[in-house]
Amino acid sequence: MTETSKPVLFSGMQPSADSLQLGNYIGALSQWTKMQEDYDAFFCVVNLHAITVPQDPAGLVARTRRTAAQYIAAGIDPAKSTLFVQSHVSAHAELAWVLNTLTGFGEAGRMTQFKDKSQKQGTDTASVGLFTYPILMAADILLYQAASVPVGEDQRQHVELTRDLANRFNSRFGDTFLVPEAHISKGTAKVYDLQVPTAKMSKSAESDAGLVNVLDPANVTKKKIMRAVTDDEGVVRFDRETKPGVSNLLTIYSVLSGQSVDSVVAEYDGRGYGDLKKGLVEVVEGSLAPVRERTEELLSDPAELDRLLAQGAERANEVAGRTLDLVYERIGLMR
Ligand code: AQP
Repeated sequence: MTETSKPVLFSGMQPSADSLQLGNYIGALSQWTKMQEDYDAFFCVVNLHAITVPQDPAGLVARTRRTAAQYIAAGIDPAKSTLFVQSHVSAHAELAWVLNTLTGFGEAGRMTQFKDKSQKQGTDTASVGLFTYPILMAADILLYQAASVPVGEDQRQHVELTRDLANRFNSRFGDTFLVPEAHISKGTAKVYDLQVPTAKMSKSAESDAGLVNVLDPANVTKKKIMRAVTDDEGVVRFDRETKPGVSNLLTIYSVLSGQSVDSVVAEYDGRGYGDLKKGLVEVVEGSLAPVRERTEELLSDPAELDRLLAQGAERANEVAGRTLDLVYERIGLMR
């Protein structure tokens, strides 16, 4: 990869499960593949973030490769974009430490993802790493001088914190960081759990029943969609407040088929939820089957995958190293 004059984009996902879920695919990955054409894009498998909750070590290595393979299978082109693993670039942890020293305790305490995730685990057992997760995320983004950060709605607050930290650093120590913008695509911002359609779909959901995994076999996904929670009204229409289940199905259908929600509603007018679900099974399978097949191919050659990741890490280290040198110089840390 050579240096380009395009604006920089940074984004990442945690290798916290054997498969990405449909929300990751719709909310992030499919945006990434479109945006990589117009940006100098850095896509990271954020394994340092993943260890903020307990992970099995051997499983984590396998999941790191599986996550990278799914990026490529979904359309990330390692010849165009820099694809790498977070722990291969030590500048992430180093800048995170510096930013930790600039973040208020109360400021970090307002992050709602920590509140949600720590509640799931029990606040006493949640790690300090989980608490400072957004600060590591700020370091990820700022190291590459990213202009744009494509994420789902759930990450908006973390990008806001990143902006605050960039501005704070710049005003204290002189212009150093570009202040990034979150790129949150409206229609695709949030995919909800099929069983609890008021909760976001999540890789680490307590129950697997409402979770559509990118790598699940077609029959498993079909079963989950056919059992998705709806309502008693029996009318296919979009209303997030009173019909969260049906509205979620309509959103997924619309995004993956490229049709507007209105046109999907018109197509299923007068038909039951069963028909909508059957149609959705086809639409989902049409999108995920090629990703699944390509992922399996990539995973059958781990040496080649590792080679691509090493190549990405080399460029990421170059760019991140430059920013870190500047940061250290600005704050008076001897090199
Ligand atoms: N349900 C969702 N709808 C839309 N976008 C989503 N994202 C996650 N869930 C949804 C987006 O996917 C990207 C990667 O997220 P991550 O892996 O870093 O962590 P996460 O947001 O915490 O995702 P999960 O699946 O819920 O992971 P676990 O269970 O490990 O915490 C982000 O851009 C996110 O917005």
